Amino acid sequence: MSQSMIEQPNVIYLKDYEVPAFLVEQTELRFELEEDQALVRSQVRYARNPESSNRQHPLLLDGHESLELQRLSIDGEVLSEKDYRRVGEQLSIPNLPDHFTLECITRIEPQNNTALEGLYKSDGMFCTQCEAEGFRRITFYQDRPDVMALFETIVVADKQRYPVLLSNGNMVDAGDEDDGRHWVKWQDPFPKPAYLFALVAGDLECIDDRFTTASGRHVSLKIFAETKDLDKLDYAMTSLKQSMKWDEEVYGREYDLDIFMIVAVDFFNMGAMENKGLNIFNTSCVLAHPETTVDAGFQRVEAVVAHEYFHNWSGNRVTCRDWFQLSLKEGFTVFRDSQFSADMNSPTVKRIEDVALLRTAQFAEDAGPMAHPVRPASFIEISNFYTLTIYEKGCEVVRMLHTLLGAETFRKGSDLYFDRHDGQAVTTDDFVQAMADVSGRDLSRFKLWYSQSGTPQVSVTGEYDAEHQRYTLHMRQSCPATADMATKQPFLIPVAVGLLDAQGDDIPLTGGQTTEVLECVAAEQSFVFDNITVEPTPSLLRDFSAPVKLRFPYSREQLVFLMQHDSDGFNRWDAAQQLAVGIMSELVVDYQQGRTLVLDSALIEAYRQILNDASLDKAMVAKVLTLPSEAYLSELAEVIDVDAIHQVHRFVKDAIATALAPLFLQVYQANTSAEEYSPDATSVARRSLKNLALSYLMTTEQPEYLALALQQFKQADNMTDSQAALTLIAHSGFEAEAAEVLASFYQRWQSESLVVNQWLAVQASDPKPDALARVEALQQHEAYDASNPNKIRSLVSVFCAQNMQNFHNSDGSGYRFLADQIIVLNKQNPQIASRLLTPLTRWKKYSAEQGALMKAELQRINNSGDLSRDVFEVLSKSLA
Ligand code: 0A1
Ligand code: ZN
Repeated sequence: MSQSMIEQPNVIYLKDYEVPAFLVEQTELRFELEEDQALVRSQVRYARNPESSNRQHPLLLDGHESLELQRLSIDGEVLSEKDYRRVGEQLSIPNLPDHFTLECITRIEPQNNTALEGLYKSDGMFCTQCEAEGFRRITFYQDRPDVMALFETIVVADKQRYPVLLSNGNMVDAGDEDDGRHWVKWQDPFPKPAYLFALVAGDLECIDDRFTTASGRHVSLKIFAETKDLDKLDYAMTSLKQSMKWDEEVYGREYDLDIFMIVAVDFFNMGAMENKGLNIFNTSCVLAHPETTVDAGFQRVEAVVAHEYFHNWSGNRVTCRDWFQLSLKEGFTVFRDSQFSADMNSPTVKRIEDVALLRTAQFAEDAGPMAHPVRPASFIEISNFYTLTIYEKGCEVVRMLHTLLGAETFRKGSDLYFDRHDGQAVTTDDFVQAMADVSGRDLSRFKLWYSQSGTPQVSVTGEYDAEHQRYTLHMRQSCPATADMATKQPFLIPVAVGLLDAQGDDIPLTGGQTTEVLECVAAEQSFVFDNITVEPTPSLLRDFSAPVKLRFPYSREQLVFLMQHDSDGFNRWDAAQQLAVGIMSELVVDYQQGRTLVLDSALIEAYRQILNDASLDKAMVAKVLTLPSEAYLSELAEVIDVDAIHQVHRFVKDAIATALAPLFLQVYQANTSAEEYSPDATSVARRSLKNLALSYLMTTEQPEYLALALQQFKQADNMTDSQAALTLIAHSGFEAEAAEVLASFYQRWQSESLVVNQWLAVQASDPKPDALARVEALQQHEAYDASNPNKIRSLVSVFCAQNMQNFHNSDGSGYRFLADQIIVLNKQNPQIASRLLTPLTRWKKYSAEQGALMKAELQRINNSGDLSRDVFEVLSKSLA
C-alpha cells in the first residue's frame, strides 16, 4: 500500500450515528491571549449519558493535531501519558467514573492560524470560527452539535492592544491585572454546542442601539468594527431591528438575552456566523455606505444580518443532532431570510434572484461530482457541505412544505417544532414530523426530498377536449442518476398552475381560485380541469413552486403571450427567459456550424413591448430584459461550448441594443435622478433599469454612449452608479478610457478594502483576452493580500468562476493558473482551496479536449502531496 493510501481520510456515515458517551453539564474556559501564543484552560463537568448503551465507554475528545497539550487532570489528579491515548484527531480516556471534572490546558498559536478555523488573528484582533469543527482547534472537547453545555468564559489580554473582550451571553465580571492586562468574564445562560462558541478581542469601537421585545425585554444592540468603519454600520443596525420585529410578527419568536452583538472582521472564510449572542461577520456582509456599497451589497447586508439573527431560534435554541442535519438549520433559516427580504423589498424580484441562483449553481452542483442530498448520507470533510444544495435547495424544500400546507398551518408547524424541541439537538425528520402532526398529512413521500439527490425533470403536455370543455395536463417526472445515487423514486412535487384564457386573464379553477397546487407523486399522472370553455394557455410551476426542470412545448407566441399577461410575476419573467433560451440555443448550433447569425425578431418585439409598458414595476422590467446568463446557458447545455455561448450572448445583446437603442436611451434618461441616494426598493429598481439600459447601449460600442458612461462615472454620488459605469467602460473595447477609469477608481478608493475588492473583481471578470495576465499582475499589487479570503475570492474566484471565456482558454492557461493557486492554498487555507476547485470539477461537461486539460490539472493537484481532507474529498470525487 502506498503512503497516500494509508493516510486516506475516513468517510463518516449518517447510519453510524451514536449518542455521545458523556454529557456536559458545564464548560468553563479561560483564555490567556498573548502575541506568540494563547493558553486555554478548560474545566468541564461530565456525566455519563444514561442513553448510551455502553457503560464502560471511554470519553472520546476531539482535538486538532495543532493542539499542544500541557496538562490534563481529572478531579484534580494529573493524568500521565499512559492514562489516555491520543491518535490523530482523537484523545481517548478510559476507566472513568460517572461524574467528574476534566481540566485541560492547551497551548495554541492563533497568530499562525491561516486556516481561519478555531481561534485566529484577523488584522490584529483575535476572533473565532467554530462551526463546524473549529472548537477542536482550541481545546480537547466532544466537538459535536448534540453535546450542549452552559458556557462560562474568561478572556485575559493586554488592555491597550485589546480593550474590547467579548464572548457569548452576558458580561458578568471584569477587572484589571497589575501587568497591563485585563480580563472579562462572560456567562451564557443557554446550553449550546461548541460550534456556537465565540470570542473576540481587539481594538474595536461600536454603535449602540436598543430593542424592546414584544414581551417588554430590553435588549442592548451593539455592532463592533474598526474605528475607520464605524460610519458603515447604520444599515446593519436598521436591518437587525427590522429582523427582530419581523421574527416576532411572522414566527412569534422573541430574542432571549439582554445583549446582542455583531462584530465585523476582515479575514473570514464565509459570510457570517450565528454564535449565540455574538455574531461574527465578514466585513463584506455588514459594512454598508452609499459611497462605498452597491445596491446589491445593501441587500446582502440586510439578508445576512437577518439570516444570522434568525438562527437564534432556527439553529441555536433548536440545533442539529449531527452535521448530516445541517440543512435543518440552514435550509429553514434561508427560507426565513428569503421571506423577510421579500417582505422588505419586492417579493417577485427576490424570487427571481433566488431561482436564478438555484437554477444555475445548485442544478450544476446536482449534475456534478459533488452531488448530494439535502441530508447527505456520508462525508469526508463537513466543511465541503456548506453547499448550494444544503442552503438553497434546503430552502426550497421548506418552501414546498409552506406551499403544500399553506401559511397558517406551516406557522402552526413551526410553533410546534420550536416548542417541542427547544434546547434540543434534532433531525430533519423531527422538523417534518412537526409539520405532519399539525397538518394531519402523511409526509413520508415528501421526505424523499431530503434523502435523494438530483434535479427532477417534469415533462408536461396539455390536451383540450372542446366537446367536454375539459383540459387535461399530463405530467411525467423522472430524476437523472447523480454521481452519488443511481436510481430515484418519484418525488411529491407541488406544481402550482394557472390557466389563461384568450385575453390572458386567469380562468377561475376549483373554488374560484386562480392558482391551484397540483401534487405530482407518480412517474406519470394526469390532472383534469372541467368547465374550461376555450383552450387555455397553462402557466406552470408558478412562483417556481418546486426545484425542478419543467418542460412544456410552448410555441414562441405562447411565451410572448405569457410574458405579457401572466398574473404570476415570476412566470412572466420565466417566459421571457424560456423565449430567449430557445432562441439562443438555436443560435449556438448555428454558430457551431458556421452559419450567419440572425436574431428572431420575436425577441426584439417582446422586449420593445416591455420597454413601452409604463405600468410595469421597473425592477421587473430590468429582470425581464436581462438575457439568460452564460452560466445558465452552460448549465442547460449537454456539452458546454464556452466560446459559442459567449459569442451568441454578445451577438444577441448587440442585436437587441442596436434595434432598440433609442428606447434604451429614453429609459436611461428618464431614470437618471438627482435625488439623494437611498437603498429603498423603488430607488434600487430605478437604478437597476437605468444601468441595464446603459449596458445595452454600451454593447453597441458607439462613442456617444461611452460619453454617457464616462459622465455617469464622473458624476455618480453613489457606488451603484459609479461601479456600473466602471464595469461597462473597463470591459469595453475603449481601451484608453478603460485604463483611465480603472486608475482613477483605484486612486480614489485605495484605502477602502471592500471597494478595492470590487476593483479587483471588475478586472478579473473582463472578457478581453489579456485578463489572465492582468489577474497575475494584480496578485503582485500592493492592494492584494494572498492570505485574505475576500481578496482571493475577488480576484481568483471571479476569474475562474465568472470569466468563462478566459478561464476556459483552449491553451489550458486558466486551468494551470487555478491548479497552482490550489496547491498553495491547500496548506494555507483548506476550506478556501476546496471551494476554489469547483470550476475544474465540472470537466465532464466540456469537450473531450478541454475536459482532458482540466482533468490533467486535477491530477497534478492530486500528485502534489499532503492534501487536506477538504481538497482530498473534492478531488477524489471529481476523478472517480
Ligand atoms: N452557519 C453560518 C455559515 C458558516 C459556516 C461555516 C463557517 O466557517 C467554516 C462560517 C460560517 C451561516 O449559515 O451563516
Ligand atoms: Zn446559516
